[in-house]
Amino acid sequence: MYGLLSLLLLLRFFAAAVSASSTSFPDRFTSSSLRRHKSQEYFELGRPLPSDLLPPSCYRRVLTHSFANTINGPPFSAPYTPPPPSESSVCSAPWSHVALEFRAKCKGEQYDRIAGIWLGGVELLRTSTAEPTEKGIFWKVRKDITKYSSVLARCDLNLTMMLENVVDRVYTGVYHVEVHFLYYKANVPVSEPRVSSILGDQTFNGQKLGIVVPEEPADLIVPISDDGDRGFWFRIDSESDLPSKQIQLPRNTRRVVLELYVSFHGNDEFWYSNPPNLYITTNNLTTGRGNGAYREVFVTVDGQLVGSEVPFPVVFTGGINPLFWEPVVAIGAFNLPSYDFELTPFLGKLLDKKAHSFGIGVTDGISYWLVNANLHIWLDHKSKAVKAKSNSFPSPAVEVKRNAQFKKLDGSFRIKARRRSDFVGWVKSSSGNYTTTFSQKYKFSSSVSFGKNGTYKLVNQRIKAEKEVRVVSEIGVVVLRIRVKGRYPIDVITATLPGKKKDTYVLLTNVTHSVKERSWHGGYLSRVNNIQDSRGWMEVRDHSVLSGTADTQQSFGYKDNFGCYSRTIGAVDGSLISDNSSFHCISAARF
Ligand SMILES: *[C@@H]1O[C@H](CO)[C@@H](O)[C@H](O)[C@H]1NC(C)=O
Ligand SMILES: *[C@@H]1O[C@H](CO)[C@@H](O)[C@H](O)[C@H]1NC(C)=O
Ligand SMILES: *[C@@H]1O[C@H](CO)[C@@H](O)[C@H](O)[C@H]1NC(C)=O
Ligand SMILES: *[C@@H]1O[C@H](CO)[C@@H](O)[C@H](O)[C@H]1NC(C)=O
Ligand SMILES: *[C@@H]1O[C@H](CO)[C@@H](O)[C@H](O)[C@H]1NC(C)=O
Ligand SMILES: CC(=O)N[C@H]1CO[C@H](CO)[C@@H](O)[C@@H]1O
Repeated sequence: MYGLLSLLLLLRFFAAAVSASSTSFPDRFTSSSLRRHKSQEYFELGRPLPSDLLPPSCYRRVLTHSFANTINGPPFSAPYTPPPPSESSVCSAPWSHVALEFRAKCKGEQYDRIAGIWLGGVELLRTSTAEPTEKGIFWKVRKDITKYSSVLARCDLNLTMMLENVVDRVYTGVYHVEVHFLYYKANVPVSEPRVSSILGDQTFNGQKLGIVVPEEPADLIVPISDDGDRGFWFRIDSESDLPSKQIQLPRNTRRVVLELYVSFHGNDEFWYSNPPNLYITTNNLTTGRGNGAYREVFVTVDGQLVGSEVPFPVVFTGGINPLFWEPVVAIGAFNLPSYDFELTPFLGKLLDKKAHSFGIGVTDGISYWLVNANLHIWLDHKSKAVKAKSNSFPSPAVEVKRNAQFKKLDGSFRIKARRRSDFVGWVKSSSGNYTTTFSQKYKFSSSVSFGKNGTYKLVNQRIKAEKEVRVVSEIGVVVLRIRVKGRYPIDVITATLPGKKKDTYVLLTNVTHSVKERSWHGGYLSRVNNIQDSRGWMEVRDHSVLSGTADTQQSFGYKDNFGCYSRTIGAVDGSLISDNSSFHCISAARF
């Protein structure tokens, strides 16, 4: 293996000799040809679920399947039944919490794959797989799915999982998956952002925990999804693809929230690093990774924009440098974020006994995006119909400024974008007349630059976003205020050098990525600070990593009114070299 210093010298001496075909673009690779000595567990850093601290009342395996050559096939479905009331009193509904546990193992050579799990078309989890090794790998993901209780209580639905995998002589990895649901009957010590009242304190293992009652899950969840032949997600290949679904809301709907799931693939897998098309055509490059580095996923109702999001740039385990993501995967890779849009202000337009069109699109999107949404609906149980009115609002404009400067293969591309929207409407139900305001604003800035005759690429992206839901009673009292403020920066460096062996090249790669978020739910504040920093290099032939080194440092911190959690890890060349975690607030990561 080369030393890093001699590589840097190589960079200086040989950059000029690298051909145009090696213009630096992040890509996806497999690294299974590298020898790993033992079967290993992979994981994503995150906070343990509050319910993890208690034994579940009831544990059920709801799906078992091996995903081999599943490409172009239908998804895998299994009938789901909730725990019957007779089986055991601790198992049956009503439960206080439900968690999904996804377990997977795989061995051989394989790319990372995207997967979705739906119950009756309602998405519960979007996840991606880790890339296996010859010795085999395994991992597990836990997610609180209490908010999907209304579908979890039904017995007429299928649980469906889609994982499009390719198995042939080269790609041998079959993903063996099990999905379990864990039902909790006891009042779980929770500190979740979704809370409506705080009941008191409890101690667990010497740790002081608040007991909070989670906000009631929605009465009804309606999927905004495809018909399910190829999974319930819609596939978007261009900006003109605007999949939609007609939905008629019950007339006694008092609140509605749209939850959006999204992932990006193919030529948009690294959308945050794509240069404009003019750079690609002027330089006669063959890459399809163009359209610039700005994407916005938006939601429409009857063609009107009701919310949008610049998605968090999740890096899958084969992305940029696969050595970075073993055994700790990139932020969000095992549990992709979903995005909530409060649509209650629009009820005045939606409760007219007619079906309305709910659509999803991607600004500047190229092939391909997988999107779908869940419509969470809360009903007024004491009336057949509520009264509602939406204020009229101008369609919120997005302001995008682009600046491109380049000469041959070198240059820089800057984008600045901002959007602000405020939607207001009142709903009069049996509990009173409440006015809901949903405000969203974000600032986006991106810089993509190429140097050293196109062989050196630097990407800096900053997203600053804020969302607020305010509910005010008729006498002007704020009865609910939910606010989330976040910063999501990512920096990527890739530098290409010629390899020593035939048909090989060397990629120097650095990635820094973080989530800094603060959420307020009334007087309840929680903070997340998650920073991942990876550096290294790899020698590549085609899409296979032949050798290389990688160093990933990550620190995850969580803090709320009740306590703290922090974990700091270091991983070098596929092995965990340090791992410290704590529930003490003193050692929690910096905020
Ligand atoms: C830059 O790369 C192009 C395309 O490979 C090559 O033709 C050209 O000679 C290189 N320029 C320099 C200064 O090395
Ligand atoms: C569940 O899946 C099976 C097998 O794919 C299918 O025959 C059945 O119609 C599905 N049931 C529902 C309720 O979708
Ligand atoms: C791109 O191709 C065109 C037509 O073949 C040629 O005229 C032009 O010089 C090429 N540009 C570069 C930068 O190689
Ligand atoms: C509900 O409250 C809003 C704002 O205070 C008011 O404009 C509206 O007339 C009220 N609706 C009813 C039916 O009382
Ligand atoms: C990656 O980061 C390291 C440490 O900060 C730095 O020495 C190196 O030059 C960076 N690599 C590239 C290609 O810029
Ligand atoms: C501060 C601290 O607890 N450091 C520990 C982190 O973990 C490594 C090994 O996992 C220990 O050696 C350190 O003492």
